[in-house]
Amino acid sequence: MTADLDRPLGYRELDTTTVCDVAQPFLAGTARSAEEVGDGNLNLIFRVRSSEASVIVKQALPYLRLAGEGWPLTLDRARIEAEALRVYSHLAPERLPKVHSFEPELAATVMEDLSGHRLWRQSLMDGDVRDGVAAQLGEFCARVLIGTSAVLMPSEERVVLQLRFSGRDLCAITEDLVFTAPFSVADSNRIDPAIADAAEQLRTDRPLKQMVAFMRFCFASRAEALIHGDLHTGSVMVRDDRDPDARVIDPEFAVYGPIGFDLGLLVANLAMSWHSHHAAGRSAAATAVAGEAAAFWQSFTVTSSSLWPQREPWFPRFLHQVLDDCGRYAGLEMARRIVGMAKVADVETLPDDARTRAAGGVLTGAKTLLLGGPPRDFAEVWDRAVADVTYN
Ligand code: SR1
Ligand code: MG
Repeated sequence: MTADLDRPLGYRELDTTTVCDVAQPFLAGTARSAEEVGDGNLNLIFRVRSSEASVIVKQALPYLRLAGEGWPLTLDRARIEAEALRVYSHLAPERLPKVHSFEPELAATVMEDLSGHRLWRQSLMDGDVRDGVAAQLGEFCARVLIGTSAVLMPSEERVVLQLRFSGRDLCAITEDLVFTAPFSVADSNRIDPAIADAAEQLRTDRPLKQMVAFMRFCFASRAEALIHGDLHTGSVMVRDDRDPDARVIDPEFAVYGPIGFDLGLLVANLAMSWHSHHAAGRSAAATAVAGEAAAFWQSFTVTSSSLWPQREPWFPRFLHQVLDDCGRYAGLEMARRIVGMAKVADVETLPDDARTRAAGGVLTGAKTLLLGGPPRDFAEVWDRAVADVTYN
């Protein structure tokens, strides 16, 4: 669906003045200032303050912010995000921002301002690899993914959710930017000349392209659970406290899809953090990131096992399949973040030499993950993600 077709009659782009009226009913005291704090690829994000409190207003734009008005984008993603937060809040309320209101006419959500938090990606980049974030996220993933799957959710509830989350407009972006463009000649790709040869290998390796096409088919057709759909380290906020109080944000790509997709994206982003630290000579930080990746998987499996009902005697088979998927989707996410349109700051902000080393390491990891046989355990997945890398 194009943005023009689903633009509500009263829709208007908010600014730092008009957003105050939207926030006011949810703010203690009089709204007195607003600033636009979004640096993402898609939306406007405002922080509105009174003298006593603050809230966030997130508004979807009818086009892709990263590309401009020439790339229209459905506003329905705002509804999808608000509804996904509501569904998830029944399963893991402590890991989400609180939603105060969804304003359908404006495609805007008013929500809790996590002002004491910062993006997990930023804290990882700063080398502040806090214990506990990954464990909280592993538990979150198990609760919301198994909780919305046929293992725990009754069919009559699940089919309703599948319909509510059937819009595939944002999936088309994912299918294009994750599964297609990085393995083709595409205008949206952004390839650093220093890694042009490795990028070309992605476009010419037949077994790799076959695997990528198969995983694209699986992504499009395996409606296992309500997945977040874009669960990278910039979709998580954390506090600099003993309890990092991880919160998952931005589920606008939510859809019924394969469980391993969310897990793979998170593991891929940790692997890219690992590569960036290693390439920059920060081996202690890299080791800590590897520990978080292992903790993520451990927490996911422990929580999954505790939730798994006795009437379903196939938990080992589930884990085996999800681990295999996780590794391959991680490979796809790693490849696209190096040669595709949307980059990760962990790698992009490195000095030239280190960036080239990290990018090469990420691409090697991506190929190894995509082409490996079924992994025995998570350690094998991680070893592939950081495969064959010799950083000086
Ligand atoms: C076109 S939007 C680019 C990327 O930003 C989002 O966060 C998703 O990862 C998407 O692929
Ligand atoms: Mg996002």
